[in-house]
Amino acid sequence: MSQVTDAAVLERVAEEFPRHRDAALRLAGLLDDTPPTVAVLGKYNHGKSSLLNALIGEACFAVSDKRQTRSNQVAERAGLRWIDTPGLDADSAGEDDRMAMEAATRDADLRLFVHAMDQGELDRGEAEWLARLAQEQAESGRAFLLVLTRIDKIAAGDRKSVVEVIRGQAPTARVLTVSSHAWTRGQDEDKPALQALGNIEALKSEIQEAVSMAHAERDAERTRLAQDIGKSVEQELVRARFMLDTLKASRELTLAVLEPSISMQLTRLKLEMMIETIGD
Ligand SMILES: Nc1nc2c(ncn2[C@@H]2O[C@H](COP(=O)(O)OP(=O)(O)O)[C@@H](O)[C@H]2O)c(=O)[nH]1
Ligand SMILES: [Mg+2]
Repeated sequence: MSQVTDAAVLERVAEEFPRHRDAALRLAGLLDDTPPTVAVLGKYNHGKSSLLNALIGEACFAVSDKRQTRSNQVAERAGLRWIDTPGLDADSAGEDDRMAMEAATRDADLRLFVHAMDQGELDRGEAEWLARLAQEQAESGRAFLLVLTRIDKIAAGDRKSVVEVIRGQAPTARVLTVSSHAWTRGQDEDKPALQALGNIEALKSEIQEAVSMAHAERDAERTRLAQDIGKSVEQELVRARFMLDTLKASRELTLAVLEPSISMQLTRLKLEMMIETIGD
């Protein structure tokens, strides 16, 4: 079976065959040996950048209540590549936001879908994204985690019920609750209970576990995608060749039908011209 393993060819495939665009771009990304990649996805202002900073242990990504950027930010730390996305904003619902999140989703080995607990349940857009990630995980083995942030903003007695509601909305997702603020403060002030609420250590081990399998999963995905794309492109070519043959055949048929009538017309024209000349 033919396989596609050349970046330039894959870019052509992505352009010429929109149906295979995602798979071709994903495979093109898999050809480079980039470090295992973790991306944060989710809505704007849900604590994504803060979470990455807590995980990295450095104020690497801009944190703000206002939108900072519409493009993805990338940093390499501790042997991993981290992608921060601007996040989807219901108000501006920009195409840029969606494209940025699509790219991060495609490039990452592990996707952290972030939702701020104080925002209550997931909205429809978030639930749709999670369903998509769950499907991709089932198909390709690429993992995702649902990270519920800002747990410190929920009263202790309400935390369990909020988590239960959200679990019900994303039944197959692995869910972790965290607080970047509680974690950072717990560390700065040496308060173990705050650090425990922050739960960033647990998230770090989940990430390590997921990325330790990234190389094996990339290999498997590379082989599968290369075969799938190769097969589909071959099928498209067979179809295109068939169309071309059909067109050629129909053109020949048209000529075969038209030729006698055209030559009859020509003969008549010649005769008419002769008659006219004779008449002169
Ligand atoms: N109370 C609390 N606030 C947080 C926490 N994480 C982030 N925030 C705040 O939430 C707002 C948005 O954070 P940011 O990380 O920029 O969100 P992003 O737009 O999703 O990247 C900022 O005001 C942060 O200070 C947290 O764990 N607890
Ligand atoms: Mg941010």
